[in-house]
Amino acid sequence: MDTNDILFERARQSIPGGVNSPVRAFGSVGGSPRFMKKAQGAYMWDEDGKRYVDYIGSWGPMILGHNHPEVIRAVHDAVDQGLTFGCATQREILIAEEIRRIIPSIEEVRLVSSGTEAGMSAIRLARGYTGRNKIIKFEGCYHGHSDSLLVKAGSGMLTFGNPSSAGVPASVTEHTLVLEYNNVEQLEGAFKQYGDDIACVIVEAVAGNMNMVPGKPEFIHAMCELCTRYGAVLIVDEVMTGFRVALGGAQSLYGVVPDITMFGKVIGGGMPVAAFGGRRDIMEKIAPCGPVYQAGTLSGNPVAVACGLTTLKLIQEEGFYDRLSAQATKLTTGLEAIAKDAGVTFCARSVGGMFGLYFLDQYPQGFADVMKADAKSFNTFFHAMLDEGVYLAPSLFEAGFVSIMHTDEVIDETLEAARKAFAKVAAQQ
Ligand code: KE4
Repeated sequence: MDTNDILFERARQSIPGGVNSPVRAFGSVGGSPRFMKKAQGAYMWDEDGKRYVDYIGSWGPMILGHNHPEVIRAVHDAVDQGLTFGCATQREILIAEEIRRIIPSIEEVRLVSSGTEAGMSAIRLARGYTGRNKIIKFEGCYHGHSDSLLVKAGSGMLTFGNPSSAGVPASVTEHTLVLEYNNVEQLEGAFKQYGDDIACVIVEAVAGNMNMVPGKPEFIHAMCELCTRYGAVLIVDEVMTGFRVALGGAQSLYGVVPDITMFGKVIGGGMPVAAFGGRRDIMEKIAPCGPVYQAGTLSGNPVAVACGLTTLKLIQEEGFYDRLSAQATKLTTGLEAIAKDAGVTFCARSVGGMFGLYFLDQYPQGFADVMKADAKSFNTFFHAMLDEGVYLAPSLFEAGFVSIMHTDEVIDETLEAARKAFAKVAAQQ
């Protein structure tokens, strides 16, 4: 047993599943998770000192690479002034103004500490603003683990959802309609049938929780038009895509103006900052100015905000997203070429600094397509890359992320590892 095995065994004595978030447990790929000790730039090191090229980046936040010196300095300076006050601070104004400056659809924004809080609060706000109860989400999209979102598709077309987790009463999910991602006709049908009862639609415009599946432009634009026509609130969940697929997020790529946007990950730069914001007339319904209650002890925490604010400043550097996108494209096109040479059925694509890897012969258009991927080949590839010191997302249903520190040299090192990994996949076919 190596250190990771020993630590995993020990962790499970005190922590459910040995982890504080399920995906870290390697449940779908098998083996022991890696217990990381430190990280720098594009790399992480485990407790045994083994180095890995990191393509998770803490599931998105580490767009600058780990431990950017200016971010670390800003955090140290903030720590020296105090960890938390539970009071208003000037720094919260600064980050709110910065978010508004970068994302034109944001007139007001409320900081929270996780994407789950952002999603839960945005839905409560949409219900409070419209006085309606029903919400629409899409199969394969994830918006955090609040009760009304832990729901799987109903038994038939356009039937309301059933809980996808124990502990969630059916009475909570009976207001949630789960539709097929990228299915315009079904969405139009739902509005035709329930339109005046729909409080909101919540969507990842580039879905990153069923591997990576970009929304079709016609799907996203139809959603906007239907929400406007029926008076439903459009919530675009940019927890993952915000400041990741482009500086202006997915909404800037699709040219849409959400009523409410959720943020997370990059806006915290690796520390717990998330947010929801948008139209002033909707946001003014939030306490203390309106009747929709929402609160948080550490919301807008000064140290975390210092981390996020510095990150937001640094990603606005000239050419940042051109460089980030170029590295993600170098990775995905390189992997496709190597897989083809090895005779392995595989494709990959990227949007800005996030990417999807698919053991499929064509890009998936929705959850049902992703489910057809060759899990056995993925697992072999994942572990072969891990052995070669490349850390990919330990799940077929996750997207991957590059940072600005994933230089040509880092990508070439990854592609070298992939030659061996795809050879192993081919050998088992
Ligand atoms: P958190 O509550 O985990 O901060 O954010 C929830 C969330 C909301 N919306 C989107 C689009 C998200 O991707 C997430 C969280 N993403 C996962 C990765 N797929 C976080 C990793 C984990 O659960 O450990």
